[in-house]
Amino acid sequence: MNAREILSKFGVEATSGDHVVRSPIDGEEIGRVAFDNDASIQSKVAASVDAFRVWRDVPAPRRGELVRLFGEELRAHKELLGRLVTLENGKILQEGLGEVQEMIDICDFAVGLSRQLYGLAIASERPGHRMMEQWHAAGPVAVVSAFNFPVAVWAWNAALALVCGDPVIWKPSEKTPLAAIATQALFARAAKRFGSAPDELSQIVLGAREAGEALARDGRIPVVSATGSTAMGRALAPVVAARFGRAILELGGNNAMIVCPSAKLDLALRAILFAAVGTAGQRCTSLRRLFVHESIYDRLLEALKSSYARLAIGNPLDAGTLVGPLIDARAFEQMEHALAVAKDEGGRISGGGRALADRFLNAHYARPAIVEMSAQTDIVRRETFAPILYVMRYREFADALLEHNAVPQGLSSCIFTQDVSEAERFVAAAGSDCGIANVNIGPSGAEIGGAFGGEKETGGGRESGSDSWKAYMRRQTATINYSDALPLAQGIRFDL
Ligand code: UN1
Repeated sequence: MNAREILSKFGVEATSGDHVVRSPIDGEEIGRVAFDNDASIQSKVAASVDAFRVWRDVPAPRRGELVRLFGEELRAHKELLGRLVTLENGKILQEGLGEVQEMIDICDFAVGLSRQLYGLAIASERPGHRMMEQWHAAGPVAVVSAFNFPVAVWAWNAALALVCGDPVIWKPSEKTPLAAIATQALFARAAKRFGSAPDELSQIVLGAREAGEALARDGRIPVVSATGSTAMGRALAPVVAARFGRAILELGGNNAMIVCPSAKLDLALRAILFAAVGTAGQRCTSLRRLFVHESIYDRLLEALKSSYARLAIGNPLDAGTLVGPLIDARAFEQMEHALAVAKDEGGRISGGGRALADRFLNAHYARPAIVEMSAQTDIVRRETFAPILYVMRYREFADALLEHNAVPQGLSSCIFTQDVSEAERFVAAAGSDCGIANVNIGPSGAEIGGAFGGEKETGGGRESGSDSWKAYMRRQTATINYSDALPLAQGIRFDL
């Protein structure tokens, strides 16, 4: 089934407008959309504010019911939406389906959460007083999402925002608007079954960078959650900060693995493959740096190279394909550029270069590359959104840890070891400086139950599980005096 047929199953179409959407699988046009202009963005934000006035008063468990219904729609349409993600983004079908599963999982999480938006009862220092901390809906939430997870990252934000009482305005990547349109259609079905959701509770704004900036500037939007490159975050965050809005940033990663002498190498190998070449290296959690102990370096590298040589690169819809195309020509050029720089900086490259150019003239399939480096040079410290794995050898664990943290990004990280002391050191305060630190698990493919995000240039935001929901609400400290006196805090006397 092609993109047009899938969209029509969802009761929508994307056939008119100036913006052409192409599949990275073969470069063919799969739809057209019209971008929003300033006036339409303004009126969508106004509608979101109206929706907020209604939605914040709906009891949270009832709001959860809407998210439950949305989760049902996703379950019923998982195959179709997963396929559309693959058609539009180029990730293999298994990962397209996995992405929809991630949406379903966060809906389930949010439904439970809708009955657990707990505040605190706090001991007051004054007699006859009670203090409490409670959480109220914040207001419209803008979600700016990236091409590489065209629907799941929106869902992490939207499912939480909706149970928290916030309407959502979604600016998807201009490379993947169709999956957003389809998702919105499913949401509309859920809203219809729910019966009493305010209009425009969830909206889409289509456009490029300017559309995201318009949302970032808008003082009616208290929370802007943005996922994408560090460059994008660097442009967007000051705009939100200038009006004292709250930005939840999930930006670049430069994720590493340390493989220790005691590691189970077969597990490490599988983890490396999934994390380094899965999604064609286009996850923010992709494995980009590998530190291997010198005693096992040759063995692991040989096994790795032989696995890379056997990777099935091809149409992501075909069963058996493990590596699909890069998103576009620019992504391929950036990969080639990084490899050229790495070579200049002393790297020994195996792999890389274009694959399947004869079969897919207008698409960009790349052979994943392994680059052996003798040091962590500039290019290694930069995030290139492509399947390039820089490999370095180490002797002392402490040095590996130091190098591990010596990059500007801080999203995900992992260690393979059977040595409890190495594992504990890695997750201790002086260990990995990343938001995610795994033991005997690769850096990608995080579950929704944990808080997702990272430090340094990754932006510091947390989305998805744990108590990330608090970022979508406003905190209120309320003190109630049920006595007949008016004692002042800090024992201050202020009598006439
Ligand atoms: C992203 O690449 O922006 O942990 C998100 C993972 C996925 C999400 C990645 N659950 O790899």
